[in-house]
Amino acid sequence: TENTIAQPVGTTLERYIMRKQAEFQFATGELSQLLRDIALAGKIVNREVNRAGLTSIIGSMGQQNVQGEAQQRLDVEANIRFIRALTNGGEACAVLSEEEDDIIHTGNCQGKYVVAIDPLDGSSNIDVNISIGTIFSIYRRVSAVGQPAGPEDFLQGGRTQVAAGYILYGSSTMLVYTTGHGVAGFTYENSLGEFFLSHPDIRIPATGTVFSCNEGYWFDYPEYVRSYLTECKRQGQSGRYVGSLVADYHRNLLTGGIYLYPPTRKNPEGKLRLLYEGFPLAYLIEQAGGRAETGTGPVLDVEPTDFHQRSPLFVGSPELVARLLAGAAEAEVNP
Ligand code: P6P
Repeated sequence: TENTIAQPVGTTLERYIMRKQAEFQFATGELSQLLRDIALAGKIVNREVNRAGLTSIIGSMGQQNVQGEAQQRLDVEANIRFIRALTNGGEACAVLSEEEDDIIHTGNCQGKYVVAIDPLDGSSNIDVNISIGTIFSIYRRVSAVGQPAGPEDFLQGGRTQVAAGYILYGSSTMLVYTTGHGVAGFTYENSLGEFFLSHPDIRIPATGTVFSCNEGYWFDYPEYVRSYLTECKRQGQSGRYVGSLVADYHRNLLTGGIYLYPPTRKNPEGKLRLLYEGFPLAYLIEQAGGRAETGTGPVLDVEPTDFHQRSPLFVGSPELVARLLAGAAEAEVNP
């Protein structure tokens, strides 16, 4: 963030993007427009999320939501909204979504970018009114402009992302993203329909006293994970696990802490998806001074081969991730 011009808290997302674009004189505005399109879809999904209970009541009575459309599950609805916003925005030539097996071609063959997205992660939390989130990852395409995108556009590797972030639909709705020059957070004001800069330069604390992990899988976990968690408890650290990735990740980003989703018997590669969970969250945490590891190396160095491949994820404060990995290295030497 050394070369960025500090912008005042309270500036709008729109003004922030414009100033950032001006700062990078080669920016031609497509990425700026793409970020606007994502923010727009986020506003629409925010409204749906906030009315989820209501629309499902209306839906269950009239089998239709307030737009007169068939009542959709919210994650299906969010998927439609993001793909529609990215298609109408014109900058993304294709989208890879958690909700779709294959690439969605938007028809914008002149578009220079592709977007991998989890439109609404943790949707099982919606019906019990727990915070949920959208996670997105943006690449500059490598296939020829004018042609439809190909798998190679999405399998370039985590370190080629040009932007990544998430929208957290929580007690307030926040958009947090990076374009490779630090991490900024915007808080949504419903009454104005605007995102306002609330966290100009997010840096994760070097250490922390929070661990986020589903201990129900305790007996599946590698020994080094169990010994790390046992040490956390010996130190009286706090276990905080919402069971909604974006909520757990965001809290740890601000307070310090570590989120762990290790391999389990059910998911030997880990449960979380690499292209639209691991990579964007790893890129963002490194931009915020944190670390994201798989247990055998940085998440961003994983070679992607499949759109929906999974990966273990240990992400958060650098000193906590380092302590976990020291245990892994120790276990390697003295199995
Ligand atoms: P578990 C939600 O289904 C999700 O993808 C993440 O949001 C969350 O952190 C994780 O899975 C919870 O998984 O196995 O602990 O229920």
